Amino acid sequence: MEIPEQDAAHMARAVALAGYGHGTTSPNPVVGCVVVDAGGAVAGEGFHVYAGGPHAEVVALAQAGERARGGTAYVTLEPCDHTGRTGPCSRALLDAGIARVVVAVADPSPKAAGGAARLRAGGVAVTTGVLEGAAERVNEEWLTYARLGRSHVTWKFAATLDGRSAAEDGTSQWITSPEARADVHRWRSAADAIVAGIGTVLSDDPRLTARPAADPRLAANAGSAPNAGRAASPNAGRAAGAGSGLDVGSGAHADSWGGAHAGDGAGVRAPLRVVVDTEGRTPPDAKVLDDAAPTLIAVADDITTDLKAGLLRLPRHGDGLDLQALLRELAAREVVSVFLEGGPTLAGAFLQQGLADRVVAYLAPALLGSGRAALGAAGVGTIGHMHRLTFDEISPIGPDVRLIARPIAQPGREQ
Ligand code: AOF
Ligand code: ZN
Repeated sequence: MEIPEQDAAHMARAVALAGYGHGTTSPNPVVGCVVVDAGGAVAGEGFHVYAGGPHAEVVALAQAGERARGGTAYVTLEPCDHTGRTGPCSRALLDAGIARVVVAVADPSPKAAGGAARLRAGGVAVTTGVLEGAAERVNEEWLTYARLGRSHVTWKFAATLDGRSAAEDGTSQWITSPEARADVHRWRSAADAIVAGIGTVLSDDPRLTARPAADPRLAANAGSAPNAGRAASPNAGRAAGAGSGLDVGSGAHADSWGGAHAGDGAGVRAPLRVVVDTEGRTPPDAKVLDDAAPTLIAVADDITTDLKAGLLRLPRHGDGLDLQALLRELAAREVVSVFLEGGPTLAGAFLQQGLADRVVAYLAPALLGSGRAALGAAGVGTIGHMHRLTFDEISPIGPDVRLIARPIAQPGREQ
């Protein structure tokens, strides 16, 4: 399909707008919308900020006002057709007199789908699939959650250039720079849950909390989010809050960072901490059990334990737990996105079970030559079974480099 240049440009802007919602919209999607008047000029822009708040279309329509009549709306996700926390956007678009709606991705959720059909029935011209790939990418966490009924998994590791996360004697602190560690905290705070294995809990006693440092750039960026500071925008106040938590100024990061909880008017929320602890070995005084954030300990359904913690009992799978079942249970608790950290054994199990959706690697310009590998056994016995990935993004972070990659779907792999 030949996409008119203007359609692609306006949808690209809508995708960028959607990205501003990263880290605050869960359990809702990130969505962006641009409304163009009948003469082709941009009349309104909006993005979804938090669940229960106005949808992107409603923000953009409010900004456009009467200029929406006869105009075109570009939306990254098919407009909803249901009354949930807010009214149906299909109705809002019809009432505003929009003549054409351009959609990137169809809404997979049964409760909200049907907006495109409703608009067509109302005489609106609807084009779908414009910039679908980019719109899929920006909303990949929620689309995975909505389509597969499980949480989306980002596996993060930090290692030396030769892929090692600890020295021979087990020491592992400060391989990567403060800048890289600050970046990790942003990812953590944008996630709904932070997951680690019992090996990491026993060896490092991590807190697994999100502690995003005050970023000097934030002051400069405050209010630069597109919804911010526009009197016509019903969620201007909220958006300003969200904007203050996002590095919206530097394009490379705007899409992959979240971390807008602090300062977001919708409320500060600590990500759930999850320990994958098949045999129930978490020490009662582990830091992960402190009251800084809620914690779930995932254990096998056949063990006995008197751990005083929230337990999630799951079927066994090989030497560990059924991680698909874990992600389903987490999705049932509205965990859209999981940030998987530590250690190599658990990461290997996620890969083996086909459940690592995205990999974020921080590589330091350092070499160890021996010591713990970043990744343990991952179900690969021979080179033909290697997990193949593709790079999405390569960025310098301080003296380190951050690589974002995703698995290429391979026939025969467990999904
Ligand atoms: C959003 N923001 O901008 C759009 C959404 O819980 P509700 O009533 O707000 O509805 C959420 C559903 O609406 C969501 O799961 C998605 O299917 C649809 N579209 N949602 O949160 C938006 N356009
Ligand atoms: Zn809607």
